[in-house]
Amino acid sequence: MRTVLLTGFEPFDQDTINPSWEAVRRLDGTDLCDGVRIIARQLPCAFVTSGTRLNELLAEHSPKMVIATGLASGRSELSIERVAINLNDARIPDNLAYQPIDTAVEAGGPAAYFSTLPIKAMVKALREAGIPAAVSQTAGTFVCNKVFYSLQHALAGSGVRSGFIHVPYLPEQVARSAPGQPSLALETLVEGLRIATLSAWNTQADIAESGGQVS
Ligand code: PCA
Repeated sequence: MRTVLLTGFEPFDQDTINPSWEAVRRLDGTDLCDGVRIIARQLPCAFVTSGTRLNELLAEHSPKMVIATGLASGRSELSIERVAINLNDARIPDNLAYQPIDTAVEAGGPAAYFSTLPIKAMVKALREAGIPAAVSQTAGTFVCNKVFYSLQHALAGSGVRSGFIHVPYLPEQVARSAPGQPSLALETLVEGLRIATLSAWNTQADIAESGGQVS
């Protein structure tokens, strides 16, 4: 049995739930396809301990593919992230009250890593299933970007593909504390992450499909 590792984050910034964890935990222990099992684990929303936990999970499960997920407030689609940058610049403190400003994720590391997942194929598969999705050119500069960078750094050259997906709020979060913000239902997130993961697993070389930004 081969393993695909999915991670989601604990709540942060005074929230009581994090849709990334709510979604991936529902896929924990399920079969992605024949001979491939999904393992879903939670990461702390903290710069230092998220990296430690991620490394423990990689060592413990020896996954054949890894997709980390997190919440991006204000987004209306599943955001398939393209690039992780070697920069921490926290607008708010993390869950351990640490607020790095303009520090490196990995001192001496490359400026950035690209996702090694077939991001365009994943977007296409999601849209064909009626789930809103887009390639995103930035995972921000908070803990999600840090985990994305650390993940790509840890697996660089290993042949194990990995990347990051940001998800929108859940409707209940919007109703409670984020009026007017976009959201997606939990079932849509769960199904979307399953489809995106399956598409990544089944697609070795990404498709060429337009979708860049002119800004
Ligand atoms: N979103 C934050 C950190 C944890 C999460 O779910 C981010 O985008 O950095």
